Amino acid sequence: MGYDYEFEAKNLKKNLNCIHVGTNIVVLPQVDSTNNLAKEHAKNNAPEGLVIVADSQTNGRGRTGRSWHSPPETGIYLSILLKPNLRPEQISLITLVAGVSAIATINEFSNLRANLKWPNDILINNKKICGLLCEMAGKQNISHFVVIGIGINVNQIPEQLPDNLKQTATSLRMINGSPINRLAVIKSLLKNLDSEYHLFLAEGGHSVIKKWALNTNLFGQTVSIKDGSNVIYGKAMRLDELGRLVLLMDNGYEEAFVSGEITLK
Ligand code: BT5
Repeated sequence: MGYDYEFEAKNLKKNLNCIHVGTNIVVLPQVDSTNNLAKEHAKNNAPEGLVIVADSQTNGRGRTGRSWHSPPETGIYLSILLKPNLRPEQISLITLVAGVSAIATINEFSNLRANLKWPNDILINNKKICGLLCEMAGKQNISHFVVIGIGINVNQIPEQLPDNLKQTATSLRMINGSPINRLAVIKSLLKNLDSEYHLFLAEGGHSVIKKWALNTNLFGQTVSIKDGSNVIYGKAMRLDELGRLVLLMDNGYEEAFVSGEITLK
């Protein structure tokens, strides 16, 4: 594939026609983490809509100290800075906005349908193709900014995956059998994010919660959820109005979870 000349900010901006996303686009060959850089810009008062794209990351991050494998020339690693006026407990809704936008893009380019796994994974054939990392900062219980980080495996071939991901990860190329232009995928992703975010600001979380539910096979299944050292079992019922996962427990009560690792039983 190669780091082609098309993978540049000016090409990304062409015909983007977004309202919120892409006010400023920075494309770099390498960065430690696009989320770190976006957060630095945010602290220096960068405007909403800033997008940081990198061809590779030296310290790509997942949740709770985990890492995101980010080799050059194959994947998409990007972060978007948003400044919605949200209470901290509403932040999960932004992860849902990112999830429904990313899955729409992945389905546009994939020969097989993708599936959302709460809270922040996208899978095809039960293998992870995309991870989301939403981080916020704010004062006085108001979120001042949110950075949405998105990693998508686009053109990796099986031999390029590290041993620890060989059984659990996939890429669009591995699904389709042919390479895909990353620029086209990024453009689709930014457009989808822009319109989903616009809808969210105008109408609140109802529409994104509905779309999320249409793109998951989670509901009705018995799952375990690991939250720190606690493991709890229950039947996944729905997402509530804050994007929390509602489980029906054995005792007949429902409980809503903000975060955690789920495993299907
Ligand atoms: C995530 O965390 O899935 C969030 C990943 C977000 C990455 C983006 S890239 C742009 C932006 N800048 C950053 O620094 N991060 C964001 P989590 O649910 O904690 O999953 C992490 C786990 O996924 C790891 O422990 C591995 O098991 C697995 N993993 C790591 N790299 C992978 C990859 N490239 N493909 C599939 N699985 C991967």
